[in-house]
Amino acid sequence: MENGLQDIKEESQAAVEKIKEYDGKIRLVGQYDADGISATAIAYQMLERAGKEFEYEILKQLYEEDVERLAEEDEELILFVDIGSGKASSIEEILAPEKEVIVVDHHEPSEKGSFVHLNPHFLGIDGGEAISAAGMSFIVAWAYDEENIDLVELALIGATGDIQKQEGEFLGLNSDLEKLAVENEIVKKRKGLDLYGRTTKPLKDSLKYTTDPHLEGISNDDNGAVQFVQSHGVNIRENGSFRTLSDLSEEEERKLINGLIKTGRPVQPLLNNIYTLENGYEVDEFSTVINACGRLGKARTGVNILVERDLELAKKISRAYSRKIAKSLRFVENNKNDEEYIYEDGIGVIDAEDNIKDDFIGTVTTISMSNGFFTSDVVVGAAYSGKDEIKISSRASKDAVEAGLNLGEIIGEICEELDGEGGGHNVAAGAKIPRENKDEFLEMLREKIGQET
Ligand SMILES: [Mn+2]
Repeated sequence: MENGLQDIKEESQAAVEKIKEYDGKIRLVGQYDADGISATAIAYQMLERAGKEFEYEILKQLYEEDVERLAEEDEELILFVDIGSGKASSIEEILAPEKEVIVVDHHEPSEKGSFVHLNPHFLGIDGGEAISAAGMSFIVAWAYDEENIDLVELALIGATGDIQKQEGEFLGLNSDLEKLAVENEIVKKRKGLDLYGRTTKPLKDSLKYTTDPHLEGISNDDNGAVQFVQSHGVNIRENGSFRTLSDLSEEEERKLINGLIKTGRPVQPLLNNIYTLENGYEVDEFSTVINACGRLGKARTGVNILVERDLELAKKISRAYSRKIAKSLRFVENNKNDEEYIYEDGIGVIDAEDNIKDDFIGTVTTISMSNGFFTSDVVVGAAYSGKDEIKISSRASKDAVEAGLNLGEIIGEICEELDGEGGGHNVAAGAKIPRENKDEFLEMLREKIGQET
């Protein structure tokens, strides 16, 4: 069972030795999503505990010009986490002749290169599902010093951020990391109420929006939900703001679960694994907040939150993120009669241009699909991105997917024709295309969906 972890740990020796031997200043380069920020925070702590001098930066993407710039930096050792494998050829060509390079990543590598390149693909392990960059970064830190085992909790946060946890279970090597975390009492695993918005929505809403299974007197009933919580001696608010389910103590949550059982309401289908850190914060909660940091352009704040386990700062970011999403949703609501931005024509379209940030368009599209704002089976959001690109997000209804629609395939096909990059799953897919190809993209999408629904 632990073979995979041990194999990677052995492979990590080359990286460990390189860092141990090196006395100068190190440049750490990470990626800006929840996994990349977690991987950076792990490497940060490894280096800090080892007394190494270092500086770090977080990139959205590694362009060739970044590789060229890094070749000119003062630091002689560059350590990449969650970024670099896809640009291995540029690194080999431009950076490796100038600097010592270590890449710790899990994305599909373009080549192995002659530098220290750690990637599960080289061991025949699927990096998309089995292990995240935070997991890889953790194994390096653990190989560096056994005392770094406490950092395994950050590996679980990163894996959760990269959606490597499905229906409450960690997959592949992540499940071995989970066992390591639980057996060493670094993370606590228990059953809790896995309801919509557990870490983000007022708990009365989580209960109220639970309709499958139906909770008599609670589902779709605001008063009923509030009553139910209060009648079990649990406060709805704390310090003036609504509490989420994840804000409750284990004991308070127990009271609600027992309350459901005692009143004969179905509870079994609502229970799932909850992973809690020592400070009471949940793995999913951290993962959501760190993801928000990246999207708000505050990746360094994300690293700080993880390194310091700073809950106050985490709460601040959560609130800021909710406000931004609410503002983006208001744009959709306020322009529902303006065909320039919002229209429905076989598919629901939010053509936001620069009114919604590319980092928020995915969430806005998801919410607009699920709250019934559109009647179409497919909703598409488009927002300006980069210099002259457009970011596209698309979501399909359950019914359309059950009838055989596969958005990921369709988007992938269109991208090949229109000079874009994209793909995804049957229910959700995304793309980046040149701005000038937007109308053609939407037209092709409409046509292909028309054929399949
Ligand atoms: Mn990743």
